Amino acid sequence: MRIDVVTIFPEYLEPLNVSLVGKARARGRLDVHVHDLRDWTYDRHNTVDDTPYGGGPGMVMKTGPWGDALDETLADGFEAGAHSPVLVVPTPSGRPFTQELAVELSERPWLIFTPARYEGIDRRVMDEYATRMPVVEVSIGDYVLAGGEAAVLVITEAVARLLPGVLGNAESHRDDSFAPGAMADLLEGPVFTKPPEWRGSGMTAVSLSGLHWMLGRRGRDEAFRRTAVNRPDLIERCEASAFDKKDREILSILGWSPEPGGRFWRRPEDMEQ
Ligand code: JDH
Repeated sequence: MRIDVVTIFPEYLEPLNVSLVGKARARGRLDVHVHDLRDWTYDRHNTVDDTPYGGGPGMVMKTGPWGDALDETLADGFEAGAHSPVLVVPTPSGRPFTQELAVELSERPWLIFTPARYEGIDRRVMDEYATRMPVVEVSIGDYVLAGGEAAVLVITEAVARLLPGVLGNAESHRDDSFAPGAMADLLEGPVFTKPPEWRGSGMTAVSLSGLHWMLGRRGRDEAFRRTAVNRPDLIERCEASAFDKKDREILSILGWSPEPGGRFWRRPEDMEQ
């Protein structure tokens, strides 16, 4: 897979040289090119932003540098034999980044990221490239970042570990939670390693034997409780038939009720009395 990143902070992408993504590059599974957007500015101050039409706070990134940078990046890639690019645009108003989207992106041969700063990029840039190639606007979560670079790191790591030959067999991702299509799994249980005794807290015979935590009823109950508390959305998207008697008991204690339709719901917090 080829990845291009155009940014005003190329040094922000240094972590792409490290760990899993760095290894994928060293092994030739990933070909990463980071470009400085300011290489496509031609004024004395290397200007990339300007005031927004219609007023409002902040600055907007100009069409000129982005258009020139993307044209040259595309030409370079095609010349090197890359094909079928997808433009991946981090933005607070994008499609939520999920494991499903990570899988989709991992199946493409060429991703071009455009992490912006300020209030984002003049809309005409993405509209124009969308006439030539898929453009995916993506948000990595419901919080406000100062720019798109951290999102590029997140998306690249999630995608890179899905590429053939990046993870060893031992760390295969077949059983990833949140895998698309899978029934909403329970969140994983805790993990342990040596020594068997630490600050007065020891391992049980079951966990020492290497049997999975989730095989025991107590482990499952704890995982289930944790899922209901931290990720009610995972419970809500389950068919009621996914829950056994003990699961229902736990849901009931936590304030969930069965619906006639079968699924469970929980009264919203602001309706609690
Ligand atoms: C890319 C610039 C900063 C901050 C306007 C939006 C109120 C616009 N999950 C994610 N959060 N943030 C980003 C992200 C942020 C970015 C850029 C990605 C480029 N910024 C910026 C605030 C606004 N703001 C939120 N509303 C509630 C108005 C840009 C991101 C991703 N991926």
